Amino acid sequence: MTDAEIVKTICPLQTRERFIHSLNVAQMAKKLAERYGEDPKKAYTAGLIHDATKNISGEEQLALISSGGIELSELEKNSPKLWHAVSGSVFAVEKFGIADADVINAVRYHTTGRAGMSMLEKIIYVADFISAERDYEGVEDIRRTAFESLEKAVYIGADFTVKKLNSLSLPVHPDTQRARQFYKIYCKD
Ligand code: DGI
Ligand code: FE
Ligand code: FE
Repeated sequence: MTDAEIVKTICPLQTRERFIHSLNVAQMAKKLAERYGEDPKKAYTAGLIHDATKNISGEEQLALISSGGIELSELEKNSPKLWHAVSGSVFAVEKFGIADADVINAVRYHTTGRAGMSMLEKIIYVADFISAERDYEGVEDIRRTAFESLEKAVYIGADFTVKKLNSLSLPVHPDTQRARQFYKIYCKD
């Protein structure tokens, strides 16, 4: 599918806010790709599709996940917020015909992150945190950091997520923990 066809497909599947977020993440991912020598077109597409299944029902998401041959861990089964990254990666293949493994992984790991991410995976992970409509306190600083050290921005994102989940007494996914640990060395100062 072309980006224009993808936009037409995701629009009716998403809330207005989510659709705007998707366009903004795509735009931010393109800028980060230009900064870090990744393919801007590929980054834009990955950004567009990263939350494609965020607003579809849990049942439909679980059906997609099993049709992709993916088995969820107990923690994942008990964390519905994690489903859209996995179901989205299957949707990318089935609906949009995405064949690039890096794009598929960028969608699959955009919520938890993981240790040793590819450039595209880091770009989508960070773009999701700093897209234009994000307005949490400190977002300007993280935006600036993202263009200085993408890895440092990944650490800040993972650390923020771990702290937030702890405060809510929600389980932290092992990939989220490993991402935080892996990228910590980029955040010494
Ligand atoms: O889809 P977005 O809202 O743009 O952002 P996202 O895909 O990063 O999803 C964020 C949600 O996912 C947020 O409610 C926290 C949750 N989340 C992220 N990492 C983990 C997690 N939930 C659990 N239980 N464990 C995690 O490691
Ligand atoms: Fe998401
Ligand atoms: Fe998102």
